[in-house]
Amino acid sequence: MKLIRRVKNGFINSIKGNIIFLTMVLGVVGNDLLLRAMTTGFTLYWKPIVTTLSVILLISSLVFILPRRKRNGVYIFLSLILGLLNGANYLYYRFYNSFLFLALVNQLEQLNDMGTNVSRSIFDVRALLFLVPTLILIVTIRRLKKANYFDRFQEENRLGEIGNALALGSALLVMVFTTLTSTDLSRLVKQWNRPYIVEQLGIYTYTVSDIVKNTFKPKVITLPEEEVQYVLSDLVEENLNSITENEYKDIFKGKDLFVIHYESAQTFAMDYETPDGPVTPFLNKLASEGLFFSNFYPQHSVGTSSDSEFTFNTSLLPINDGTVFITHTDREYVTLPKLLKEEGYYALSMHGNNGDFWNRNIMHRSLGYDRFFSEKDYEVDEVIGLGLSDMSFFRQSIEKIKAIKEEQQAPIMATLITLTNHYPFDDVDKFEEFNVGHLEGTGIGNYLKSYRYADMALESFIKGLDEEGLLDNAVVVIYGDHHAKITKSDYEKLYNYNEETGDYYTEEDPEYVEIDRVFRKKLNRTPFIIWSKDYQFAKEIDTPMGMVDALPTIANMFGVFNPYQLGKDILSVDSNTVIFPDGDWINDQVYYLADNSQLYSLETGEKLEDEELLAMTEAVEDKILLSNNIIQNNLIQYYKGLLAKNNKNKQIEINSPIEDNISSIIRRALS
Ligand code: GP9
Ligand code: MN
Repeated sequence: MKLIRRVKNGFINSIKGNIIFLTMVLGVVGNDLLLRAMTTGFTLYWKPIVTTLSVILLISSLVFILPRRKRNGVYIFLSLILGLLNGANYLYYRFYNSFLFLALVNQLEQLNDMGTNVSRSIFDVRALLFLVPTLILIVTIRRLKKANYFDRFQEENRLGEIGNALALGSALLVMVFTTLTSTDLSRLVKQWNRPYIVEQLGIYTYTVSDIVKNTFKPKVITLPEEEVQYVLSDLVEENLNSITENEYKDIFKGKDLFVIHYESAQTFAMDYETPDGPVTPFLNKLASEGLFFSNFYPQHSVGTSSDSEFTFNTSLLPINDGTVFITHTDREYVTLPKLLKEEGYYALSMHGNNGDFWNRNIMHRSLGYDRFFSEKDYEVDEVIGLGLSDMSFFRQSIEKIKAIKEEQQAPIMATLITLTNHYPFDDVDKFEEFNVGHLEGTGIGNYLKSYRYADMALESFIKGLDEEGLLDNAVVVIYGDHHAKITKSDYEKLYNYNEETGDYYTEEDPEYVEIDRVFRKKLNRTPFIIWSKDYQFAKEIDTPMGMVDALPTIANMFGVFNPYQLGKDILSVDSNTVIFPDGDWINDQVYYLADNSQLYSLETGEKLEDEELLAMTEAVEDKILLSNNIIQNNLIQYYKGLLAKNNKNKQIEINSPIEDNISSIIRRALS
């Protein structure tokens, strides 16, 4: 009995003696719970709670070095820093459906350049909730001070405290880690399925592992030659074998190519009718006359516009732990401009914004563009939203294109990156009147007004080109670069409006359309159109396709070929799987969400259990790794070097059949 009483008293005393510490711990754990509730929705699960406790205990073992009276400031500091970490992650998640990572630091400049417009709309007062635990902590300390609490506990056994914190923290960590599956561990190491790691282990463990990974990441891994040969010759061989003679082969050989990187253009809006008619009548006209790929998905990561530019030009996926345009400019890429230049083309790109934005000044050169026209080459005579208006940009671009055509006397590839139709779409007063009915004054209503403007600007460009005779031997390719960050509640306004009552349907109504996660993924589709004045294709292709498939499809029509492409010529296949850099994938029946490892029916949005389809996920992850590997380790250059070496050796010694095979593949690929 005495013993129990002593243990009980000891326990109560230690709680009494550590009120500040416990308040801080509770706040930190609470913030992690709140963050998951407000983001992934995966809240009351024991693993992240226990892991958070263990991380905070391990950190506290350092605080216990200090005498107790000096610890309060450190607790407040810790609580504040971790509160800010949660708040920042909450804001980031609202836009990117993922969590912050260290490599983003390289991108801070881009966020600044985006101006106050965007940062204002990124802020959400709910982020301040994460500072509440710090306030509670400060109030608790003050009250206890008044009650002379800190004078009562003078004695402390610091070594004992450090030992206890270390022992308990490590024990809890080991306990969680023994329950992790091999998939969990591999995701923790790869780090690109960030929502999954946060769900499973909490925000703090994720942050620590991200910092560790970034700190110890070697810049370029030296891979064994055989491995590079093996992996890349597989890819090259697969690509060579996939070449099929379809009716589109070489039809555009030698024609000028105008690529329009169409900012924030989503496919759903092409079908939407406002009281003033369709939002994109001109785009719809091009779609109905040309080849219209209606199930086209961008495959960007956090580099949004720049990632889409990268993938369109290379047929590789963007890296998923940073922005390839910023950190991997010096790698060798096989690109559409480079391939066309081998056929005598001149390649240029044009954009009305500052040329350093997304590091385009540097990266467009790496992608093979001979010339990049940016803001400094334009007269900024009309500003809407982020900068030079699309109308003015297109008008001035036609002049420049005409001059280049005359100067070069060669076929050209010109990529034009639009700017006006960009989040937050709040400069609507500058557009012509466009009645969006019940959506007036909403975010999505403003988006439709802005898209209407972009459509008119596009029309002025195509007509302007035609007037100059620049369309007579030319092809226009349009791709929407990514979705427009439309919120769920705005989609509700679009899909659940009751025309008759002027009210919104609720979940109880049979007409109610549920905007679930899969539906929203489908809404992220953007238009991809190949159009030429000389051809009446009038064809819709609904095979699912991604940005990686754009290059192979276009290249086949222009008579060029990229041996290192990850995509397919979509006009040569009946089915396809689109892989996203975060591990999600989609085919014509299902959508796989990597953050919860769940398959959904594309049609109904219902969860599906299908082991065979789930097994696809491994192949998908391999593809993502391969793409990252090619970029990070400069494998194309490495492989070409090996081939050259191989070819040289061939003249003096007899090679093994395998080497022979590889070099013949490479020779074919390079020829
Ligand atoms: C900026 C523009 C916008 O020049 O391309 O980039 P985004 O925010 O769409 O990635
Ligand atoms: Mn963009």
